[in-house]
Amino acid sequence: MAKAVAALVAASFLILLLAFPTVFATDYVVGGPSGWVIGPDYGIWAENFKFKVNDTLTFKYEARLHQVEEVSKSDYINCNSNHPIKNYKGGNNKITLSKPGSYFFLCPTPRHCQLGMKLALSVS
Ligand SMILES: [Cu+2]
Repeated sequence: MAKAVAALVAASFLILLLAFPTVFATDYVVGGPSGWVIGPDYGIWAENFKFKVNDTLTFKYEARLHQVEEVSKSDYINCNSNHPIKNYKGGNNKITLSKPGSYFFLCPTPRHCQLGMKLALSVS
């Protein structure tokens, strides 16, 4: 009996998941276990995923070393942190990808963007 109930619950969940995929937003920890640091190639990291509207990015980092800025595409390309769209501090930020399109992030600490702390991704 318990097994039948468990199977029914699992089947219901699967049906729900197939019918309403957007309900189940995914949270992505940027960089995986490494987090937001100097070292990883965040372009390669982002290629592993298909980001959807309402998914979230969680940036984890050492607050005294790093920050997160959402920037325009040209500021991303040029590592320009002078006019961010949004700035996040504190070491743990969850950012909702609320609309489709491209998103660009960088670390505004001097030289960090040039050293690879930049992330571009597209959301569908
Ligand atoms: Cu940094």
